[in-house]
Amino acid sequence: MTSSTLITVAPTGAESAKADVPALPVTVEEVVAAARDCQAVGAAVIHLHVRDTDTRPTLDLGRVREVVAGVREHTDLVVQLSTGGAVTDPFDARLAVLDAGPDAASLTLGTVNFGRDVFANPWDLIVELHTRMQERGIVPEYEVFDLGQLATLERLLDRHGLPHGGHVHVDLVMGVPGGMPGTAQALTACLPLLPPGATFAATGVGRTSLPVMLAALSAGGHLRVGMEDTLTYAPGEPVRDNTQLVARAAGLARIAQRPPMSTDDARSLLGIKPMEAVL
Ligand code: KMH
Ligand code: ZN
Repeated sequence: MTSSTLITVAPTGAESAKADVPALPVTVEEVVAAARDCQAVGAAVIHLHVRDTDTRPTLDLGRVREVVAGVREHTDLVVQLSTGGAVTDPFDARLAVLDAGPDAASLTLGTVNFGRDVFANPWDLIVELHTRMQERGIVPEYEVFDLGQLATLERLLDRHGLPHGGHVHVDLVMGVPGGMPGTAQALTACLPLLPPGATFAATGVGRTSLPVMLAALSAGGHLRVGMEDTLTYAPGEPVRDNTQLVARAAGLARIAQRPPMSTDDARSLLGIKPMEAVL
């Protein structure tokens, strides 16, 4: 168990509309401001989905590069780009996100029902993402929506080797309608299937945010929070902003006596080069 807690903020996602959630950061300025404020209260990694000038999800490389540059200019956060995108995004555009040169990128380990949609992640796409990240020195965060995807991780590492940096970090994404439930029991069931030496974070979508966070902390795990996953702070109370969610996670991590990890320590844990080598 690490003595501190890696907190990732996922500020935007691809699912919520700005019109429905006015506090969602979608412009470059809003995302950068959210990143800066979330680092100030304990985030060390930012998981980024990008929106276009009409606030819709986009994988346009120019726009993605703009957001990456803005976050790097104003924060020390580890920049992790989503390669999951939106459920409608084609595989070639999801792969091309890596051309923006992030520190890290998400890599989902299997296809899963996603509400009424399907989030498609066939084996060949998984392998292509894994090997391209190895070649380019990008550190994957393996996203796991269901238990069987951990068997896919074992197969991937057996056949294609360790990721760049040599460390395996998994994010258990729980409570998606179609994936594993956001419960302490489901989280506990995943743990024996993690590769030796791997670290894990957990994310509970919607109302599973708090139970998953508490279960992850008690099991020695790390945390991902943010408006990608959670829009209600308490029953009937909309989330004010991403900072509110990161501050709550940081507070619980301190109570667990595993305070928020610094960005330098996060880079070292994940096998990412130090900030001065990035700029
Ligand atoms: N937007 C979801 C369909 C990721 O970022 O890698 C997929 C997702 C996973 O959010
Ligand atoms: Zn995402």
